[in-house]
Amino acid sequence: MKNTLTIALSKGRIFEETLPLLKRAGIEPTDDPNKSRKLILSTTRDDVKLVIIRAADVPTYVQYGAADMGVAGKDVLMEHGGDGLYEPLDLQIAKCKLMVAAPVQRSKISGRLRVATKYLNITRQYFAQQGTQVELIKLYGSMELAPLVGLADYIVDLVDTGNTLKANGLEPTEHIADISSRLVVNKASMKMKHASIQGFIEHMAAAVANN
Ligand code: PRT
Ligand code: MG
Repeated sequence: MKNTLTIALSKGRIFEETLPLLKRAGIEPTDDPNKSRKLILSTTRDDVKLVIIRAADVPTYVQYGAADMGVAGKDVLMEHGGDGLYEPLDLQIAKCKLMVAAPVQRSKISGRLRVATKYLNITRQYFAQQGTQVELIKLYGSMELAPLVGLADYIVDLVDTGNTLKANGLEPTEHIADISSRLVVNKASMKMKHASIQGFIEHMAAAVANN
């Protein structure tokens, strides 16, 4: 019997942009996650299943082997730390930049800088490397609001077109990292299911090259 492969994906842009790559690798979901409430999707290959989870949960599912593989943004992987994961392929999708941003019109900051973000680990590390003491404020979304209401002086967030920053009177001040989505593989799965995973990675690499 063939090994079953489980691939973890999040809804939204990662799903939309991974789908064409999977298709070129001969894998198409037989349910539409935007219509179906199913969290496990079967595909046109009876040995491949997709599990649909929150973007930030993908590394955790793959780390513990609940999924053999997954697709996650580099931002999410940096924040997670990458324990138990291989990262064999840059899928070159869902590209953006992780940046520090602040109000265009900012007054002198007295005392410790306050930085709002959902990326606590990345932000702590980044400012520590800069030798800057900051107070971190953990948010789960809409970081752009924090400076507008006096919750923080700076934010650390993803920027694509820059329109969201602009619309809120913010501007990028520092570049932390270029972001794209990566294929990640559970380390034990890589050993146990080596042939099928290696085959899948090769198909995906070819699809990326033609994307
Ligand atoms: O939305 P949800 O809370 O369920 O989870 P999520 O926000 O983690 O998922 P999703 O699907 O929004 O993002 C998944 C991944 O897509 C991220 O982890 C990134 O790796 C990648 N990605 C690429 C982006 C963007 N581009 C992006 N522009 N993720 C988010 N944004 C947001 C950004 O946070 C900001 O609010 O878009 C806004 C900025 O866009 P511009 O074009 O106005 O600059
Ligand atoms: Mg989002």
